[in-house]
Amino acid sequence: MSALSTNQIEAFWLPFTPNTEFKRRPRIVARAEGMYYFDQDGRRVLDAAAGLWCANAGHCRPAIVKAIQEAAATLDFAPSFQFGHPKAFEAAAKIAALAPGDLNHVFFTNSGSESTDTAVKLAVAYHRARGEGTRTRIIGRERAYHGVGMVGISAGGLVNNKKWFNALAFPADHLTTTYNRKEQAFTNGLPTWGAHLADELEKLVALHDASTIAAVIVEPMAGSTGVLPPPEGYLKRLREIATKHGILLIFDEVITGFGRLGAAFAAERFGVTPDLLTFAKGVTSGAAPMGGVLVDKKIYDQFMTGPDHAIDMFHGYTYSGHPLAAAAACATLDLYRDEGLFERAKELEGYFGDAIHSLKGKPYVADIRNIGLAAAIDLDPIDGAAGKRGFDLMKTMFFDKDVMFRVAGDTLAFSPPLIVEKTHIDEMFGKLGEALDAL
Ligand code: PXG
Repeated sequence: MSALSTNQIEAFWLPFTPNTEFKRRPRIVARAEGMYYFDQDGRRVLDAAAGLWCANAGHCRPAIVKAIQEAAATLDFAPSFQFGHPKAFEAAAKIAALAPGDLNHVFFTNSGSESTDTAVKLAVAYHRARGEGTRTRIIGRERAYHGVGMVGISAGGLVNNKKWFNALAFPADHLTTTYNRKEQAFTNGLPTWGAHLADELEKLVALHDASTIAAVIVEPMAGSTGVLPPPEGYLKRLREIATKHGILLIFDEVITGFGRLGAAFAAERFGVTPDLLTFAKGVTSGAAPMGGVLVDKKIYDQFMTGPDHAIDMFHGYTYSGHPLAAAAACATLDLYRDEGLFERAKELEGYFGDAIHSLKGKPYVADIRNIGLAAAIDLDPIDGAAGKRGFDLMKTMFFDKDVMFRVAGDTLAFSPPLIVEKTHIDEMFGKLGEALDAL
């Protein structure tokens, strides 16, 4: 494969990347198959991140490739405003069938960020339609990531994402993070400490009054910030308090959806059903951009009151339910079912968790956390250069050890495709152990 020219490298401003450094020695992947990426010279790199937490079925799976190819040749585009096409309805029905409770309806978007916008808009509109138009505030949580739209960064809790953008543009307040190293360090699975932190919702209700709060949004397991599994009982308590005050509960399952935690959704794993559930990434195994919001029947029904000629919801995207993405979703969901990949994730959870916890005691390892096929390691930062140790290790692992994973500051995150074998798990953590020993 021909090398990229300097001009080409310069032209693309990569998101969430230090571009100047990247362009000195770009990390380019040109092909992918199963558990692996391949660079332009054909060097094979083990994907321990499922791309960006999305390629849950593994890469370039033939059934998904074929579905996209056929869709591209059959129906390149169809509007979803006032018209429809079969695959979008099929995909919606398959997704709804995986969801618990009365989460029966799907509003399609193209990304996780758009899904956050959509869920919050639906929540605010629902209250207004019921005559509670003062409920506009959203409650998020420290360290949360809900994408990069203004609603997402307002509800989100990552300072670097917020501080540049007048982040309180959308009225929001925040629960405390559930993470406390002193109480939880090196927990394998759910921390037993921290359920009481859900009671902070009561405090925020006392501060703002329930009549001003539309919804509380949380990642059932905080992903981007570095895999923070919820304390035992936390989500149940949040559900109870939200219900008590007429506040809608939104689960952001962009990362936890489609098998990452060993169930279709975290809602199922934890036995807690939200009113709205956002998804993206794994719905197509990353093979086409698609996201969406699963909507509870009572919310959907609220808007289905006619008259016949009047639009029920003034929201949507040109590419909502795009034919290529919908075809990819249908093929992906069939693959998850046929190969039992959600169950596979559950079965491998113990092995994966034990493997990463075996790195306890390695140089600079300050904490290790895991649930399902998601895990993270916090490294002690270098004095005065927070993030550098993690960043350098990511590069060493990619260039010298042929393993790709994600870093967030000095936190390393692992979320392999659900087709991962034990030998891959041994390889990723074996090589990481060597790299840590060499620090
Ligand atoms: N919600 C959650 C919980 C996410 O993790 C989004 C919303 C936004 O999705 P889009 O499709 O708009 O990017 C996300 C995205 C990482 C990483 O390395 C995580 C995400 C995206 C890119 C990198 O942790 N999550």
